[in-house]
Amino acid sequence: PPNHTPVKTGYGQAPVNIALSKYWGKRDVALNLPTNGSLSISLPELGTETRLSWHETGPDKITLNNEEMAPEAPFVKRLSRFLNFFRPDANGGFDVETLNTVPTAAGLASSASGYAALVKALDDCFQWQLAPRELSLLARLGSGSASRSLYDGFALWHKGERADGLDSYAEKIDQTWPEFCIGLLEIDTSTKPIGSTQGMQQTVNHCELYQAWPEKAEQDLATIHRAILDKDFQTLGATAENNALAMHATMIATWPPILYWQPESVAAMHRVWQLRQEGVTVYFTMDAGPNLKLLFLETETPALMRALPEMKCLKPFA
Ligand code: 2P0
Repeated sequence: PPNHTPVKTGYGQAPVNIALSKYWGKRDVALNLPTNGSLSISLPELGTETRLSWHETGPDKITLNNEEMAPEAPFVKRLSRFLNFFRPDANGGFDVETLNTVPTAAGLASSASGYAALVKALDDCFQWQLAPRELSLLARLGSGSASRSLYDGFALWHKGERADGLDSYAEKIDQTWPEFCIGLLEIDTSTKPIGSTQGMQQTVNHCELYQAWPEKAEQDLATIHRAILDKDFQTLGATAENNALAMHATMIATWPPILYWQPESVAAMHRVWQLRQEGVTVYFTMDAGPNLKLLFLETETPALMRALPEMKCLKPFA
């Protein structure tokens, strides 16, 4: 970034995103460079709002949902390490006030909206006026999936080829699909047993099936991209569901195993398959947690609300 002097209190907000074709595995851990591209849909109703300012003396002060975090908290350490990229000098610190409308670390990636909102707040604070793809690149350094949270609607994160990561950022996919719905089936929102960063590393290093993943992931990404442009919902849904299950297969085949599912997650999968048998066009995807995210078009909402009254229905293009 060009300017090293903070100008004002910065503000940024960003949505959560759900990957339809997943990011799982890094080719460079320090730079968050992925082994494969990924493609997501943002949920503007859920996300993060961040205010940021610089003080001349003293350490960073991080407030999450109106509660000041202890300096030794892993969340704070990770954030401060990221902020090291941007400090004007070593004596001062940033004040960061963050409000999440997503349960933190519960499988709806709050790190994605969190680092995207933070980068927007930095851009505002330093008045860099960076382009979206540059902001996406910076957000990626905080958390890979954050690269996709710079945009509303569909986003595609290019894995890039370069060792320095300058070609690894997300871009918006130019398509609106007002009928597109996401249903949240919350199984368990407590903190997950193993974080994504560590889970990915474990899978990359200790799973023999993993070598098949990057190529499949790139194929699924291309199929889903095409299906979005064609508004071919069935191809999109089937490919996204299969992609999520394949990602989880690599986790399960890791040693020691990584299994984010609860018995209720599996029961919900069977319920979705049963509904499909009954003629309801609905698919699911799952991330590094036990919860299901359902994919369907608006015409199926009444049938789904009857079958799954606990489902929270979100409209990405509302
Ligand atoms: C995704 N996930 O594409 C995949 C699917 C979870 C499962 O991106 O280490 O928080 O910060 O780059 O982005 C969650 O991992 O990991 C994630 P880091 P991140 O949405």
